[in-house]
Amino acid sequence: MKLMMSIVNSDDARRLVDALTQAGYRATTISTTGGFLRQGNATILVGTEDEKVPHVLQLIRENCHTRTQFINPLPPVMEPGEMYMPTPVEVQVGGATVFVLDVAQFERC
Ligand code: 2BA
Ligand code: 2BA
Repeated sequence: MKLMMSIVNSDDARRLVDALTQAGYRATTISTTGGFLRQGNATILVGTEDEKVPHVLQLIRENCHTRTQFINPLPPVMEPGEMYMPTPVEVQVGGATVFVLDVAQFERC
């Protein structure tokens, strides 16, 4: 058995969970925050059999889209009187970052 941890854009999370549950998978959504953009994203946990992992990945690819976003980087340390003009930086965000972990034990108690 595997536990798939997928970090996805909040906008895609609902559609992905709908697709997963419609296909018979069980899923849990946790609200999370990315370390770089400091914006909300969603982490979706799916525990499933090893052979189903490719199908779950396919559903993730179909439902999570890549987008670009401009961010203002953190200002550098400044001397008094210095001016800082922030230049927005383009970063690519999404579709999904997926970790697939071996499950040592699974119990429903
Ligand atoms: P964030 O950390 O907010 O990152 C959002 C996007 O900013 C990233 O998209 C990437 O395109 C860019 N980015 C992040 N760190 C960067 C850096 N040090 N330099 C330049 N650009 C950087 P994704 O790679 O698609 O990641 C989306 C979210 O997935 C991340 O949100 C984070 O919450 C999570 N994530 C990605 N890789 C991870 C990892 N190795 N471990 C844990 N969480 C991860
Ligand atoms: P939910 O997904 O909201 O599911 C609540 C309960 O509904 C489940 O209880 C189960 O009795 C039933 N259920 C869910 N999906 C079903 C399906 N496809 N067919 C028939 N019955 C279904 P639990 O199994 O005790 O799960 C409680 C919560 O634990 C779940 O809430 C979910 O958040 C999480 N969970 C359970 N199994 C999971 C898995 N394999 N991967 C990720 N999260 C899981």
